[in-house]
Amino acid sequence: MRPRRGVPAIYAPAVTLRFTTAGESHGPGLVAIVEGIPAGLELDRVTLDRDMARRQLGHGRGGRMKIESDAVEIRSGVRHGRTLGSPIAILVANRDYPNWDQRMNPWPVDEEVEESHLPRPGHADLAGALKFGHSDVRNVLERASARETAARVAAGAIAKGFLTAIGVSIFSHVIQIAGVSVPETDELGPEDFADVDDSPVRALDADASVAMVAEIDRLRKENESLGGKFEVRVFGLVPGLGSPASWDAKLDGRLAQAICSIQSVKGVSLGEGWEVAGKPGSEAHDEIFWSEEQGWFRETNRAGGLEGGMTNGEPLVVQAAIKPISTMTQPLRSVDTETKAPAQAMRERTDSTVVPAAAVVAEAMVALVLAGAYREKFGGDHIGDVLAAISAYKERIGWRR
Ligand code: EPS
Repeated sequence: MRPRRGVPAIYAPAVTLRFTTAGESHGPGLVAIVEGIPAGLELDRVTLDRDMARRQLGHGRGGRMKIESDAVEIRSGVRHGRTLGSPIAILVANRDYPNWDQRMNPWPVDEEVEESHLPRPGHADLAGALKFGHSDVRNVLERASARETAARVAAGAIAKGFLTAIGVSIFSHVIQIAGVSVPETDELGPEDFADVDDSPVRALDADASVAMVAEIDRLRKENESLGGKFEVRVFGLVPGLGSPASWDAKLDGRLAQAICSIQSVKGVSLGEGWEVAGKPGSEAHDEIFWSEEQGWFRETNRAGGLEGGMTNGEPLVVQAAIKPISTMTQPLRSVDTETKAPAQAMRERTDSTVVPAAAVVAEAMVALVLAGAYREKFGGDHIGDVLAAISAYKERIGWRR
């Protein structure tokens, strides 16, 4: 069909940020490709690797973290520490791979490799094996494993580099592990997170941190795994990121998808989402004020910085609940997929809890969503263009923060 006059046959895509990951948990390594970062952005290798190391922290991790020492290997898109505006390809090696060279080799091997037929309740094993027609559930679990999150953190570290350059900072902390919660806190600012990684469970309250470690040790001895909750907070956002115009442009929905896609996450709350459900309207919203000195402001932040599918300029607050890890040292009841006989689920090396690490992964996912929202709204091929566009926007709306 001939295009109508004046309507181009090919539409140029809007500036956007895309990323994907590839890699199996015990394969040769993980890959991330990030596309849409502007040129001229300075990246710091130490900062990128620090995030990789932060994801490996946390009391309750298993033996794998003693083998791995995750580091970002940039393969394209960066030259002499600055982005080129081209896709950024990142490799994260699996140091464990030599131990799996026969079992996970991309090519046929001489050795007889034993199949696994004992799906774990709670993991992707059974549904994935049925869906893809695999007799060996390892063909599913290798990709479903949370090892994949190392690639997300690598991609997120690039997005964080972009956000840092435009004055946005992202933090996370653990608020609950199994039955132990941190006490209710008042408004937290960026300065409150300075020492969060010093806590073995990444909790801000010292007493809760001690109690969480004790709870992990207690339940680990009972062959239990533990879930919990974490929170991500973001400071320095402009109002108007995202859009109320269409369902898939709404930033709250995009954040919820990004967080729910993290392995083991079962619930997401934006701001005081769960609490306000039980409150009257007069206690559920954030009244609007304006002063010469501050411009637009709120005295509360129950909305967690999100109204109508957009940022409102207040700090973004996202909480998530994650279930206990589904690989159990005392396996649950299952069925052998070959014989259909009752059996115990497979035993694999595992962690007791990954809540502290999941919070770091969530920082990365939130960073990628927000960096994408900034790219859509402000465009620009060079980081200088982006800064100029943000500054012009702040001027137009009278934003004083
Ligand atoms: C993980 C690597 C994995 C697990 C964990 C996360 O290593 P392995 O399976 O070799 O012990 O420690 O995986 C899971 C939580 C999961 O559900 O599969 C990592 O790098 O984070």
